[in-house]
Amino acid sequence: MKTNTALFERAQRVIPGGVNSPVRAFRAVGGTPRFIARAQGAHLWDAEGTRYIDYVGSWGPMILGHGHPAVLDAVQQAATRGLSFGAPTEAEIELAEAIIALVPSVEQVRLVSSGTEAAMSAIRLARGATGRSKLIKFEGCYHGHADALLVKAGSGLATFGHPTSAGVPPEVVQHTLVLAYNHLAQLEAAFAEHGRELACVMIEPIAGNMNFVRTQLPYMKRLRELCTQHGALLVFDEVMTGFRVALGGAQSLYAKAIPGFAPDISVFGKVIGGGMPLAAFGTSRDIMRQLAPLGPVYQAGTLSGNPVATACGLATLREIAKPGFFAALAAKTQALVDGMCGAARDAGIAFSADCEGGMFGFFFAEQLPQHYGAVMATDAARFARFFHGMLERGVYLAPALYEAGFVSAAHDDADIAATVAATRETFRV
Ligand code: KE4
Repeated sequence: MKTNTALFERAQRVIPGGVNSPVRAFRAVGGTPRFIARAQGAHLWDAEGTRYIDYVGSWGPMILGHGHPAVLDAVQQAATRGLSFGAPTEAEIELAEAIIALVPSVEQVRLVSSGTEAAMSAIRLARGATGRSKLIKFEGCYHGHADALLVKAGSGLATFGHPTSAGVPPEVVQHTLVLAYNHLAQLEAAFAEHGRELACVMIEPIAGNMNFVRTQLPYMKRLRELCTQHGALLVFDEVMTGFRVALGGAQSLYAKAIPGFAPDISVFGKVIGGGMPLAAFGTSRDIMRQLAPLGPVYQAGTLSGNPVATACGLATLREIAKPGFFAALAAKTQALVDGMCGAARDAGIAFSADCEGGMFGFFFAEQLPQHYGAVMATDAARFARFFHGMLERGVYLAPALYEAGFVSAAHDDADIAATVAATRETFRV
Protein backbone atom coordinates (compact mmCIF):
# COMPACT_ATOMS: atom_id res chain seq x y z
CA MET A 1 0.00 0.00 0.00
CA LYS A 2 1.25 3.47 -0.89
CA THR A 3 1.33 5.67 2.22
CA ASN A 4 0.61 9.41 2.28
CA THR A 5 4.14 9.95 3.59
CA ALA A 6 5.77 7.96 0.78
CA LEU A 7 3.63 9.69 -1.84
CA PHE A 8 4.47 13.10 -0.36
CA GLU A 9 8.22 12.32 -0.43
CA ARG A 10 7.94 11.17 -4.05
CA ALA A 11 5.81 14.18 -5.01
CA GLN A 12 8.33 16.62 -3.53
CA ARG A 13 11.01 15.24 -5.81
CA VAL A 14 9.15 16.30 -8.96
CA ILE A 15 6.64 19.01 -7.91
CA PRO A 16 7.59 22.12 -5.89
CA GLY A 17 6.45 21.46 -2.31
CA GLY A 18 4.85 18.26 -3.57
CA VAL A 19 1.68 20.11 -4.54
CA ASN A 20 0.21 22.01 -7.45
CA SER A 21 -1.30 24.67 -5.20
CA PRO A 22 0.45 25.83 -2.01
CA VAL A 23 -2.39 25.53 0.54
CA ARG A 24 -2.61 21.77 -0.16
CA ALA A 25 0.83 21.23 1.42
CA PHE A 26 -0.54 21.58 5.01
CA ARG A 27 2.22 24.15 5.75
CA ALA A 28 -0.21 26.25 7.82
CA VAL A 29 -1.14 23.33 10.08
CA GLY A 30 1.87 21.03 9.78
CA GLY A 31 1.84 17.32 9.07
CA THR A 32 1.55 15.28 5.89
CA PRO A 33 -1.07 16.08 3.29
CA ARG A 34 -3.51 13.30 2.48
CA PHE A 35 -3.20 11.98 -1.08
CA ILE A 36 -6.80 11.43 -2.15
CA ALA A 37 -7.46 8.22 -4.06
CA ARG A 38 -11.20 8.62 -4.64
CA ALA A 39 -14.31 10.43 -3.50
CA GLN A 40 -18.05 9.73 -3.39
CA GLY A 41 -20.85 11.88 -2.01
CA ALA A 42 -19.61 13.70 1.10
CA HIS A 43 -16.59 11.42 1.54
CA LEU A 44 -12.95 11.19 0.51
CA TRP A 45 -10.65 8.18 0.78
CA ASP A 46 -6.90 8.71 0.94
CA ALA A 47 -4.16 6.47 -0.48
CA GLU A 48 -4.17 4.44 2.77
CA GLY A 49 -7.89 3.79 2.50
CA THR A 50 -8.83 6.14 5.34
CA ARG A 51 -12.26 7.75 4.92
CA TYR A 52 -12.94 11.42 5.67
CA ILE A 53 -16.05 13.57 5.75
CA ASP A 54 -15.08 16.27 3.25
CA TYR A 55 -15.62 19.95 4.18
CA VAL A 56 -13.14 21.30 1.61
CA GLY A 57 -15.10 20.08 -1.42
CA SER A 58 -12.25 21.06 -3.73
CA TRP A 59 -12.39 24.56 -2.11
CA GLY A 60 -16.04 25.06 -3.02
CA PRO A 61 -16.97 23.47 -6.38
CA MET A 62 -18.38 20.18 -5.06
CA ILE A 63 -21.71 21.60 -3.83
CA LEU A 64 -23.57 18.45 -4.95
CA GLY A 65 -20.98 16.15 -3.37
CA HIS A 66 -18.61 13.92 -5.31
CA GLY A 67 -19.84 11.73 -8.15
CA HIS A 68 -23.35 13.08 -8.57
CA PRO A 69 -24.95 10.80 -11.21
CA ALA A 70 -26.44 13.62 -13.33
CA VAL A 71 -23.07 15.41 -13.41
CA LEU A 72 -21.08 12.27 -14.21
CA ASP A 73 -23.53 11.37 -16.96
CA ALA A 74 -23.30 14.85 -18.52
CA VAL A 75 -19.48 14.78 -18.38
CA GLN A 76 -19.25 11.28 -19.88
CA GLN A 77 -21.65 12.13 -22.69
CA ALA A 78 -19.82 15.39 -23.47
CA ALA A 79 -16.45 13.59 -23.45
CA THR A 80 -17.63 11.04 -26.01
CA ARG A 81 -18.70 13.89 -28.32
CA GLY A 82 -15.22 15.45 -28.11
CA LEU A 83 -12.95 16.90 -25.43
CA SER A 84 -12.27 20.28 -27.00
CA PHE A 85 -12.87 22.01 -30.32
CA GLY A 86 -11.63 25.60 -29.98
CA ALA A 87 -14.87 26.58 -31.62
CA PRO A 88 -18.23 27.77 -30.24
CA THR A 89 -20.71 25.18 -28.97
CA GLU A 90 -24.38 25.30 -27.95
CA ALA A 91 -23.47 24.20 -24.42
CA GLU A 92 -21.58 27.49 -23.87
CA ILE A 93 -24.74 29.40 -24.83
CA GLU A 94 -26.80 27.30 -22.43
CA LEU A 95 -24.37 27.87 -19.54
CA ALA A 96 -24.21 31.62 -20.24
CA GLU A 97 -28.02 31.73 -20.34
CA ALA A 98 -28.23 29.77 -17.06
CA ILE A 99 -25.83 32.16 -15.28
CA ILE A 100 -27.64 35.24 -16.63
CA ALA A 101 -31.04 33.83 -15.60
CA LEU A 102 -29.80 33.44 -12.01
CA VAL A 103 -27.90 36.75 -11.66
CA PRO A 104 -30.00 39.79 -12.67
CA SER A 105 -26.99 42.17 -12.65
CA VAL A 106 -25.33 40.20 -15.46
CA GLU A 107 -26.45 40.62 -19.08
CA GLN A 108 -23.50 38.88 -20.73
CA VAL A 109 -20.72 36.55 -19.55
CA ARG A 110 -17.39 35.35 -20.84
CA LEU A 111 -16.31 31.84 -19.80
CA VAL A 112 -12.65 31.23 -18.82
CA SER A 113 -10.70 28.41 -17.13
CA SER A 114 -9.93 29.68 -13.62
CA GLY A 115 -10.99 32.25 -11.04
CA THR A 116 -7.61 33.93 -11.42
CA GLU A 117 -8.22 34.38 -15.13
CA ALA A 118 -11.76 35.68 -14.52
CA ALA A 119 -10.65 38.23 -11.89
CA MET A 120 -7.68 39.36 -13.98
CA SER A 121 -9.93 39.80 -17.03
CA ALA A 122 -12.55 41.69 -14.99
CA ILE A 123 -9.92 44.22 -13.90
CA ARG A 124 -8.64 44.68 -17.45
CA LEU A 125 -12.23 45.16 -18.62
CA ALA A 126 -12.92 47.72 -15.84
CA ARG A 127 -9.75 49.62 -16.76
CA GLY A 128 -10.61 49.52 -20.46
CA ALA A 129 -14.21 50.57 -19.89
CA THR A 130 -13.33 53.52 -17.61
CA GLY A 131 -9.99 54.54 -19.12
CA ARG A 132 -8.63 54.60 -15.57
CA SER A 133 -5.76 52.59 -14.01
CA LYS A 134 -6.19 52.54 -10.26
CA LEU A 135 -8.06 49.90 -8.30
CA ILE A 136 -8.91 49.16 -4.68
CA LYS A 137 -8.76 45.71 -3.11
CA PHE A 138 -9.03 44.69 0.53
CA GLU A 139 -6.52 43.14 2.89
CA GLY A 140 -7.38 39.49 3.39
CA CYS A 141 -9.34 39.18 0.16
CA TYR A 142 -7.83 36.86 -2.43
CA HIS A 143 -8.72 37.13 -6.10
CA GLY A 144 -6.27 34.63 -7.61
CA HIS A 145 -2.63 35.17 -8.44
CA ALA A 146 -2.62 37.75 -11.26
CA ASP A 147 0.28 40.15 -10.65
CA ALA A 148 -1.82 43.27 -10.04
CA LEU A 149 -3.64 41.47 -7.23
CA LEU A 150 -0.63 40.04 -5.37
CA VAL A 151 -0.32 43.15 -3.25
CA LYS A 152 -0.39 44.08 0.42
CA ALA A 153 -1.34 47.31 2.10
CA GLY A 154 1.08 50.16 1.72
CA SER A 155 2.67 51.75 4.77
CA GLY A 156 -0.15 54.29 5.18
CA LEU A 157 -3.73 54.68 4.01
CA ALA A 158 -3.38 56.21 0.60
CA THR A 159 0.02 54.75 -0.23
CA PHE A 160 -0.21 52.21 -2.98
CA GLY A 161 0.48 48.54 -2.48
CA HIS A 162 3.65 46.54 -2.23
CA PRO A 163 3.96 43.11 -3.88
CA THR A 164 3.15 40.11 -1.67
CA SER A 165 5.10 37.85 -4.00
CA ALA A 166 8.60 37.79 -5.39
CA GLY A 167 8.61 38.20 -9.12
CA VAL A 168 6.03 40.99 -9.09
CA PRO A 169 7.78 44.28 -9.94
CA PRO A 170 6.63 47.17 -7.67
CA GLU A 171 5.53 49.15 -10.70
CA VAL A 172 2.98 46.44 -11.52
CA VAL A 173 1.12 47.05 -8.24
CA GLN A 174 1.63 50.79 -8.11
CA HIS A 175 -2.01 51.36 -9.10
CA THR A 176 -3.45 48.99 -6.49
CA LEU A 177 -4.63 50.51 -3.22
CA VAL A 178 -5.20 48.07 -0.35
CA LEU A 179 -7.73 48.98 2.34
CA ALA A 180 -8.87 47.24 5.51
CA TYR A 181 -12.16 45.35 5.07
CA ASN A 182 -15.18 47.04 6.69
CA HIS A 183 -13.15 50.19 7.52
CA LEU A 184 -15.47 53.06 6.54
CA ALA A 185 -13.13 55.97 7.33
CA GLN A 186 -10.39 54.50 5.13
CA LEU A 187 -12.86 53.99 2.29
CA GLU A 188 -14.15 57.56 2.49
CA ALA A 189 -10.61 58.96 2.56
CA ALA A 190 -9.46 56.78 -0.35
CA PHE A 191 -12.34 57.93 -2.52
CA ALA A 192 -11.85 61.55 -1.47
CA GLU A 193 -8.25 61.36 -2.64
CA HIS A 194 -8.42 58.97 -5.61
CA GLY A 195 -12.09 58.57 -6.53
CA ARG A 196 -11.81 60.00 -10.03
CA GLU A 197 -8.78 57.82 -10.81
CA LEU A 198 -10.39 54.52 -9.77
CA ALA A 199 -11.32 52.03 -12.47
CA CYS A 200 -12.81 49.64 -9.95
CA VAL A 201 -13.09 48.31 -6.44
CA MET A 202 -12.80 44.51 -6.18
CA ILE A 203 -14.24 42.85 -3.09
CA GLU A 204 -15.18 39.39 -1.83
CA PRO A 205 -18.74 40.20 -0.62
CA ILE A 206 -18.35 37.51 2.03
CA ALA A 207 -14.61 37.03 2.50
CA GLY A 208 -13.97 33.28 2.29
CA ASN A 209 -10.22 33.87 2.14
CA MET A 210 -10.41 35.25 5.66
CA ASN A 211 -12.29 32.09 6.61
CA PHE A 212 -15.74 33.75 6.80
CA VAL A 213 -16.07 37.53 7.22
CA ARG A 214 -19.19 39.39 6.07
CA THR A 215 -19.14 42.93 4.65
CA GLN A 216 -21.22 44.98 7.10
CA LEU A 217 -24.39 46.31 5.45
CA PRO A 218 -23.72 50.04 6.05
CA TYR A 219 -20.24 49.55 4.63
CA MET A 220 -21.48 47.79 1.50
CA LYS A 221 -24.20 50.42 1.01
CA ARG A 222 -21.62 53.23 1.25
CA LEU A 223 -19.21 51.39 -1.06
CA ARG A 224 -21.92 51.16 -3.71
CA GLU A 225 -22.74 54.87 -3.31
CA LEU A 226 -19.09 55.96 -3.57
CA CYS A 227 -18.45 53.83 -6.66
CA THR A 228 -21.52 55.28 -8.36
CA GLN A 229 -20.65 58.83 -7.30
CA HIS A 230 -17.07 58.59 -8.63
CA GLY A 231 -17.69 56.47 -11.73
CA ALA A 232 -15.68 53.50 -10.38
CA LEU A 233 -16.99 50.00 -11.15
CA LEU A 234 -17.89 47.76 -8.22
CA VAL A 235 -16.53 44.27 -8.93
CA PHE A 236 -17.94 41.41 -6.83
CA ASP A 237 -15.54 38.50 -6.69
CA GLU A 238 -18.08 35.69 -6.25
CA VAL A 239 -15.71 32.89 -7.26
CA MET A 240 -16.35 31.36 -3.83
CA THR A 241 -19.75 32.84 -2.85
CA GLY A 242 -21.43 32.60 -6.25
CA PHE A 243 -24.08 29.84 -6.38
CA ARG A 244 -22.71 28.75 -2.97
CA VAL A 245 -24.12 31.11 -0.32
CA ALA A 246 -27.36 31.50 -2.27
CA LEU A 247 -28.59 30.57 -5.75
CA GLY A 248 -28.06 34.19 -6.86
CA GLY A 249 -24.76 34.51 -4.97
CA ALA A 250 -23.91 36.98 -2.21
CA GLN A 251 -25.18 39.86 -4.37
CA SER A 252 -28.72 38.45 -4.06
CA LEU A 253 -28.44 38.73 -0.26
CA TYR A 254 -27.26 42.34 -0.42
CA ALA A 255 -30.02 43.15 -2.94
CA LYS A 256 -32.58 41.92 -0.41
CA ALA A 257 -31.09 44.09 2.36
CA ILE A 258 -30.23 47.18 0.28
CA PRO A 259 -33.01 48.15 -2.19
CA GLY A 260 -31.72 48.34 -5.76
CA PHE A 261 -28.26 47.05 -4.85
CA ALA A 262 -26.18 45.41 -7.57
CA PRO A 263 -22.47 45.21 -8.38
CA ASP A 264 -21.28 46.38 -11.82
CA ILE A 265 -19.11 43.37 -12.70
CA SER A 266 -19.33 39.86 -11.21
CA VAL A 267 -16.65 37.18 -11.18
CA PHE A 268 -17.61 33.52 -10.81
CA GLY A 269 -15.79 30.17 -10.55
CA LYS A 270 -15.75 26.95 -8.53
CA VAL A 271 -19.46 25.88 -8.40
CA ILE A 272 -20.11 26.95 -12.02
CA GLY A 273 -17.50 24.43 -13.15
CA GLY A 274 -18.82 21.69 -10.85
CA GLY A 275 -15.22 20.58 -10.16
CA MET A 276 -13.82 21.12 -13.65
CA PRO A 277 -11.70 24.07 -14.87
CA LEU A 278 -14.32 26.72 -15.60
CA ALA A 279 -14.90 30.28 -14.36
CA ALA A 280 -16.60 33.39 -15.74
CA PHE A 281 -16.99 37.13 -15.48
CA GLY A 282 -20.10 39.08 -16.44
CA THR A 283 -21.64 42.52 -16.49
CA SER A 284 -23.88 44.74 -18.61
CA ARG A 285 -24.00 44.29 -22.38
CA ASP A 286 -22.72 47.86 -22.67
CA ILE A 287 -19.50 47.19 -20.69
CA MET A 288 -19.00 43.78 -22.34
CA ARG A 289 -18.99 45.53 -25.72
CA GLN A 290 -15.46 46.67 -24.82
CA LEU A 291 -14.19 43.08 -25.11
CA ALA A 292 -12.51 41.59 -28.17
CA PRO A 293 -13.61 40.79 -30.79
CA LEU A 294 -16.09 43.70 -30.42
CA GLY A 295 -13.91 46.21 -28.61
CA PRO A 296 -10.34 47.12 -27.64
CA VAL A 297 -9.97 45.06 -24.43
CA TYR A 298 -8.22 41.81 -25.32
CA GLN A 299 -9.07 38.56 -23.53
CA ALA A 300 -8.81 34.98 -24.83
CA GLY A 301 -8.29 31.29 -23.94
CA THR A 302 -7.66 28.00 -25.73
CA LEU A 303 -9.91 26.05 -23.36
CA SER A 304 -12.37 28.84 -22.52
CA GLY A 305 -15.86 27.32 -22.47
CA ASN A 306 -14.41 23.82 -22.82
CA PRO A 307 -17.31 21.51 -23.76
CA VAL A 308 -16.67 18.90 -21.03
CA ALA A 309 -16.21 21.53 -18.30
CA THR A 310 -19.27 23.38 -19.58
CA ALA A 311 -21.37 20.20 -19.44
CA CYS A 312 -20.18 19.65 -15.86
CA GLY A 313 -21.04 23.21 -14.83
CA LEU A 314 -24.41 23.18 -16.56
CA ALA A 315 -25.45 19.89 -14.92
CA THR A 316 -24.39 21.30 -11.55
CA LEU A 317 -26.33 24.55 -11.96
CA ARG A 318 -29.43 22.64 -13.07
CA GLU A 319 -29.32 20.56 -9.88
CA ILE A 320 -28.78 23.47 -7.46
CA ALA A 321 -31.57 25.47 -9.14
CA LYS A 322 -34.13 22.81 -8.16
CA PRO A 323 -36.76 23.98 -5.62
CA GLY A 324 -35.70 23.53 -2.00
CA PHE A 325 -32.03 22.81 -2.75
CA PHE A 326 -30.61 25.83 -0.92
CA ALA A 327 -33.08 25.67 1.96
CA ALA A 328 -31.98 22.10 2.68
CA LEU A 329 -28.29 22.91 2.23
CA ALA A 330 -28.49 25.98 4.49
CA ALA A 331 -30.27 23.99 7.22
CA LYS A 332 -27.53 21.35 7.18
CA THR A 333 -24.78 23.96 7.34
CA GLN A 334 -26.54 25.75 10.21
CA ALA A 335 -26.87 22.45 12.10
CA LEU A 336 -23.14 21.86 11.72
CA VAL A 337 -22.22 25.34 12.95
CA ASP A 338 -24.68 25.18 15.87
CA GLY A 339 -23.30 21.79 16.86
CA MET A 340 -19.69 22.97 16.77
CA CYS A 341 -20.54 26.11 18.79
CA GLY A 342 -22.42 24.00 21.33
CA ALA A 343 -19.44 21.70 21.72
CA ALA A 344 -17.11 24.68 22.24
CA ARG A 345 -19.48 26.24 24.77
CA ASP A 346 -19.69 22.99 26.77
CA ALA A 347 -15.90 22.77 26.72
CA GLY A 348 -15.47 26.41 27.76
CA ILE A 349 -13.48 27.22 24.62
CA ALA A 350 -13.54 30.70 23.00
CA PHE A 351 -15.07 29.93 19.63
CA SER A 352 -17.31 31.70 17.11
CA ALA A 353 -18.76 30.59 13.80
CA ASP A 354 -20.94 31.84 10.98
CA CYS A 355 -22.49 30.41 7.82
CA GLU A 356 -24.55 31.27 4.76
CA GLY A 357 -26.04 28.72 2.40
CA GLY A 358 -23.45 25.97 1.97
CA MET A 359 -20.44 27.94 3.24
CA PHE A 360 -19.24 28.26 6.84
CA GLY A 361 -16.33 29.51 8.91
CA PHE A 362 -15.18 29.30 12.51
CA PHE A 363 -12.63 31.07 14.69
CA PHE A 364 -10.96 30.40 18.02
CA ALA A 365 -12.14 33.78 19.26
CA GLU A 366 -15.18 34.93 21.28
CA GLN A 367 -16.32 37.38 18.60
CA LEU A 368 -16.50 36.94 14.84
CA PRO A 369 -13.61 38.94 13.29
CA GLN A 370 -14.58 41.82 11.03
CA HIS A 371 -11.28 42.27 9.19
CA TYR A 372 -7.98 40.57 8.33
CA GLY A 373 -6.02 41.77 11.37
CA ALA A 374 -8.60 40.29 13.72
CA VAL A 375 -8.64 37.00 11.78
CA MET A 376 -4.86 36.64 11.90
CA ALA A 377 -4.86 37.51 15.63
CA THR A 378 -6.85 34.33 16.37
CA ASP A 379 -5.03 31.37 17.89
CA ALA A 380 -3.23 29.62 15.00
CA ALA A 381 -1.69 26.94 17.22
CA ARG A 382 -5.14 26.14 18.64
CA PHE A 383 -6.54 25.92 15.11
CA ALA A 384 -3.73 23.53 14.02
CA ARG A 385 -4.36 21.25 17.01
CA PHE A 386 -8.08 21.26 16.26
CA PHE A 387 -7.47 20.57 12.56
CA HIS A 388 -5.36 17.47 13.32
CA GLY A 389 -7.70 16.28 16.05
CA MET A 390 -10.54 16.35 13.55
CA LEU A 391 -8.45 14.78 10.79
CA GLU A 392 -7.55 11.88 13.11
CA ARG A 393 -11.30 11.45 13.71
CA GLY A 394 -12.09 11.32 9.98
CA VAL A 395 -13.10 14.93 9.38
CA TYR A 396 -11.30 16.78 6.59
CA LEU A 397 -11.39 20.54 7.24
CA ALA A 398 -9.53 23.24 5.32
CA PRO A 399 -5.84 23.08 6.38
CA ALA A 400 -5.54 26.81 7.15
CA LEU A 401 -7.34 29.13 9.59
CA TYR A 402 -7.99 31.69 6.87
CA GLU A 403 -9.95 29.26 4.67
CA ALA A 404 -13.72 28.74 4.64
CA GLY A 405 -15.52 25.40 4.87
CA PHE A 406 -18.15 23.92 2.57
CA VAL A 407 -21.12 21.59 3.05
CA SER A 408 -22.61 19.68 0.11
CA ALA A 409 -26.05 18.28 -0.65
CA ALA A 410 -24.51 14.84 -0.11
CA HIS A 411 -23.68 15.50 3.57
CA ASP A 412 -26.39 13.75 5.58
CA ASP A 413 -27.50 14.01 9.20
CA ALA A 414 -25.13 11.20 10.15
CA ASP A 415 -22.18 13.12 8.69
CA ILE A 416 -23.15 16.27 10.59
CA ALA A 417 -23.67 14.30 13.83
CA ALA A 418 -20.33 12.51 13.40
CA THR A 419 -18.60 15.86 12.81
CA VAL A 420 -20.13 17.41 15.93
CA ALA A 421 -19.15 14.29 17.94
CA ALA A 422 -15.58 14.55 16.61
CA THR A 423 -15.59 18.22 17.60
CA ARG A 424 -16.64 17.33 21.17
CA GLU A 425 -13.93 14.66 21.45
CA THR A 426 -11.27 16.96 20.00
CA PHE A 427 -12.20 19.76 22.40
CA ARG A 428 -11.93 17.33 25.30
CA VAL A 429 -8.25 16.50 24.70
P1 KE4 B 1 -8.61 29.95 -8.99
O1 KE4 B 1 -7.63 30.64 -9.94
O2 KE4 B 1 -7.89 29.22 -7.86
O3 KE4 B 1 -9.63 29.07 -9.74
O4 KE4 B 1 -9.50 31.09 -8.32
C1 KE4 B 1 -8.87 32.13 -7.63
C2 KE4 B 1 -9.83 32.73 -6.61
C3 KE4 B 1 -10.45 33.92 -6.92
N1 KE4 B 1 -11.33 34.50 -6.07
C4 KE4 B 1 -11.64 33.90 -4.89
C5 KE4 B 1 -12.61 34.56 -3.96
C6 KE4 B 1 -11.04 32.66 -4.53
O5 KE4 B 1 -11.34 32.09 -3.33
C7 KE4 B 1 -10.12 32.05 -5.41
C8 KE4 B 1 -9.41 30.76 -5.08
N2 KE4 B 1 -9.69 30.22 -3.78
C9 KE4 B 1 -8.67 29.38 -3.21
C10 KE4 B 1 -9.12 28.97 -1.80
N3 KE4 B 1 -9.14 30.03 -0.92
C11 KE4 B 1 -8.39 28.19 -4.05
C12 KE4 B 1 -7.55 27.13 -3.38
C13 KE4 B 1 -6.13 27.16 -3.88
O6 KE4 B 1 -5.56 28.26 -4.10
O7 KE4 B 1 -5.56 26.05 -4.01
